[in-house]
Amino acid sequence: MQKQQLMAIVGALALALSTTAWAGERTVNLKVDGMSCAMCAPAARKALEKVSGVKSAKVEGDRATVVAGEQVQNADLVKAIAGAGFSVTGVN
Ligand SMILES: [Cu+2]
Repeated sequence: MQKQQLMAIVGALALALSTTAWAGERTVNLKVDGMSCAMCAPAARKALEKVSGVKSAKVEGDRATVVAGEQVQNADLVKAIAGAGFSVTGVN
């Protein structure tokens, strides 16, 4: 096999793997209650980011947007929010 062909196959494989990883992610939107000051949003975000499998978390106003692996359960996120002292009033 020529080196060029090998590189093409390696490239195609890498692309397939990264596409699979992307397909295994989902976005969860949480409505969070109890965030009363400017320090609450970063605290909630950090709590969400600590959950195993969470790729990123963003908190704006009373809304948290979490990108997580498919293995992450909504209950894990709700628990993390509760652990930070807030409560989740809606998930979608
Ligand atoms: Cu606060």
